[in-house]
Amino acid sequence: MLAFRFPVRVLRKIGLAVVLTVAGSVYSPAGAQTFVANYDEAKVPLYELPNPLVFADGSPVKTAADWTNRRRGEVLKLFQDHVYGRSPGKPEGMKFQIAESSRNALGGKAIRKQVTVLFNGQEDGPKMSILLYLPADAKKPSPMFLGLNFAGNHATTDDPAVFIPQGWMRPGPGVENNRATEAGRGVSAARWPYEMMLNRGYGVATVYCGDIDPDYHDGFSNGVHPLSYKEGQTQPADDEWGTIGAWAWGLSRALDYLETDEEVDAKHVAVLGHSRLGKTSLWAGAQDERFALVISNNSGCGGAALSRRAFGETVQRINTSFPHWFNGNFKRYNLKENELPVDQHMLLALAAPRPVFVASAEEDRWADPRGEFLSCVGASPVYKLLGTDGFAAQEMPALNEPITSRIGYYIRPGGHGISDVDWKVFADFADKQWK
Ligand code: GTR
Repeated sequence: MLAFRFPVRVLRKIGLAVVLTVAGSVYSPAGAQTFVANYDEAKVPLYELPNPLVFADGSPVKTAADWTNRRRGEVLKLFQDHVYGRSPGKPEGMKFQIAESSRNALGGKAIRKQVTVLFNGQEDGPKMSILLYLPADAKKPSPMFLGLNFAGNHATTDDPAVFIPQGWMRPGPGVENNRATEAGRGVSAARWPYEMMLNRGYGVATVYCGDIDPDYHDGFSNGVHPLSYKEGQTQPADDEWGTIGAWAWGLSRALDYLETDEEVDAKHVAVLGHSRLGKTSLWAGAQDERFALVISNNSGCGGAALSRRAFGETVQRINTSFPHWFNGNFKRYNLKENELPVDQHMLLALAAPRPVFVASAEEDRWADPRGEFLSCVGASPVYKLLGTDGFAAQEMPALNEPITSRIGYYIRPGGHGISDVDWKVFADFADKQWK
């Protein structure tokens, strides 16, 4: 095996300008057209993960204070510089407007609020709409789950009062000419089991990701990026935020609102996301320590999965298909995952000591379930240094058998997706970690 794998890495490193057959995959330097993913465990390249518990100067991270006061900041900066980009802070002049509310939503089960966030305080500036449902019978502020959605707040529920986004939307059910229509109401409701969560005592808040930044590469002229441009700047620098960075920033702005709402227990807000939005929830939770729990569902490459395994989706492939998601510098690691100063176990470690949960699906091999699991293993030493039980598994668990140590993990049967089955596991995990 060794003899076979080593030359493969060498070939990739010297960057032959021809199509190479590498580890069962075909890579074309020109792009992803000829990309064939590797799904053979035996052909995963040899790799060594960067050690989260070694400082940049090579000295060991020995104590919790070493991590918290120094190493955490180093790791965060590496992810900003090389992967997701630096984001601005809370914008001055941001305003919240309660655009609509009801004490009798979802058949009396919920309090509904729709909050407009004017990022620069101006009606004609960039804005997002937060949809919140809170348990109507709550006797105290409600713990919450917060996540972005793909197809509009109105798509997450049949509730006729929920606003339809006005901006760009990718093609899908109920979308015409890249605009959402009434026909899209409720089309994603199976992904958002509001009533189940309300019955369990949790509120849920969601925002359409395209309100923050539309999910296509326009050179960063739409969405929130221009808010932070300096005089004369027309796009983010190579170490500045891409679209995932913008989405994560939007989640922090939603949390800014939640902190002002007396019916919300802002000390217990879980940030969650599916797929590209799971990459986003991990990055939001890494940067913003106000998030009390972080959940990744099928987030894969650039999310929970280790990049160095190059199993399923790879860094080169994701940067080619979605050049706007990560920062400019991340492109330097196409076919050079071993040169990344981080890997995704260190992203999970940035959530420490807060609980983090990683969910995989058996048939979602594109997202590399085993690579997602191994990230949890790799983050565990940081969690243990901080006095928690870390990750209580060395081997992948059987299907539907969640691991619920401070780092949680589960793999279920079926493919890429999210449903009440997953939300139930997340609610159980939150119950255990919070109560
Ligand atoms: C895929 C992409 C994945 C994942 C997914 C999704 O096309 O390759 O990284 O993010 O989209 O967001 O549904």
